[in-house]
Amino acid sequence: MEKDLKEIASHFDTDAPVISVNPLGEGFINDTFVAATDKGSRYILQRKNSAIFKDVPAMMDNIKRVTDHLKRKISEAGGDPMREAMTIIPTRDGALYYKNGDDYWAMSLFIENTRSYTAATDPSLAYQGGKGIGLFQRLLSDFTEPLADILPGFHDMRFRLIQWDEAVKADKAGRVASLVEEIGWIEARRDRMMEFWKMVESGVIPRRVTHNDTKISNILFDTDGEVLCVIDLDTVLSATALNDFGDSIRSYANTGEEDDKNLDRVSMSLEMFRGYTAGYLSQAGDFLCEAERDNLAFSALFITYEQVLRFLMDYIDGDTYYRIKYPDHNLVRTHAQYKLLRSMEEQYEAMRRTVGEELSGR
Ligand code: GN1
Ligand code: MG
Repeated sequence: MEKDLKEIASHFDTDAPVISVNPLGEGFINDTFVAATDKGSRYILQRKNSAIFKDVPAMMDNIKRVTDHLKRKISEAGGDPMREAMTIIPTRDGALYYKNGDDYWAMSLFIENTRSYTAATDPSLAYQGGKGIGLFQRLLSDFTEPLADILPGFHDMRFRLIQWDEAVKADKAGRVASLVEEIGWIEARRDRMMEFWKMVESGVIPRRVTHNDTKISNILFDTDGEVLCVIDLDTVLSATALNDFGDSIRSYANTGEEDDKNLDRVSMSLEMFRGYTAGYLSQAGDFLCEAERDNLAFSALFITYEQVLRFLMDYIDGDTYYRIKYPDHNLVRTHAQYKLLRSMEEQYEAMRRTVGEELSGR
C-alpha cells in the first residue's frame, strides 16, 4: 500500500521526491494522507470518493478557480496567500487530479504550524471560526463566474425530502419498522423546513458562493489562536450563506460529540452560539440581506434537521454513504443530532435574541 501511495504521489508536482505517505484525519467521505518529501516539505494527498463526487474533474476545477480568487484577494489585502488559502498541487502534466484505475487523487500543500480542532473549546475559538467563514464568504462575494453544480441537491430540502420518501418506501435494509419514532421526528418538521427552503427557491434568500461543510475540523487556526485558513473545499457551491452559518453552529455549539452515545452530554451552548455569531457578523454583517439576518438562528435548526435526516436515511438505506465504525453508528449519529436539534428548538427564542443583540452591537 505504502509503495502504491508513493507511486501515486510521484505523479504530482512536488518540490522533491516523496519518501513517505501516512494516513491523516477521520473524514467520512474521502481518504486523506500526508506525503512527505526527502527535503522535509509536506503535502496532503487525497483519494476523492468518486461514488459521491460523480465529476471529480469539475470539482477540482471549482476548487482551483475559488482558491485562485481567494489568493488574489488575500495578496491584495497584504496577507499570505500560501498560508491563508489552500494551494492545489497539479500533476507533472499540469492536471488537477491523477486518475488511477477508477480512483481520482488530488494533492494540496500541507500548511505547517497550525492547529485544528474537532470541538470548540471556548467562545473565542468559536469567534475565530465564525470570522474565518464570514471572511471566506466575503472574499468570494465578487466571484461571479458560475461554479459547476457538482453535488446536485446537496443542501436542497426539496430534493432531500424526495430522497427521504423514496428511502422510507424502498426500506432497503428492512429497518423501517423499527424506526417509527425516529421517522416521526422528520415528518413532524418537514413543513416548517420547506417553508424556509421556499425562501431560497424564490430568491428571497439569495445564493452565494459558500463552503457547505463548515464543521470546525475544516478550519485551520494559527498557533496563536487566530483563524488561518478554510480547508476541504470539495463542496464549494452556489448555495445560501445560511447553510454555512447553520452547519457551523451544529458543530461549534454542540457540547457533546456528533455521534455521542451519551445524550446527556449533547446540547447547544448559547455561549458558543454567541461567539460564533459575533465572529461571523464581524465579516459578513455588511453583505447579508434582511432575510438572511432574520433567518440566521433558524439556519442552525435547518441544517441540524437535515443532518438528522441524512444520517437516518443512510441507516435506512443500509449504510451506503457515510463511513461507519460500528453497525448502528448512523443510528447513534441520528439520536445525537436529534438531541442537539431539540436543544436548539428549546433555545430558539434566545438564539434569535442573541443574533439581534450582536447585529445591533456592531
Ligand atoms: C461529511 O467528509 P466530511 O466529514 O468532511 C459530509 C457533510 C456532513 C458531514 C457530517 C460531501 O463531511 O455534508 O455534514 O460529513 N460531506 C459530504 O459530519 O456529504
Ligand atoms: Mg467534507
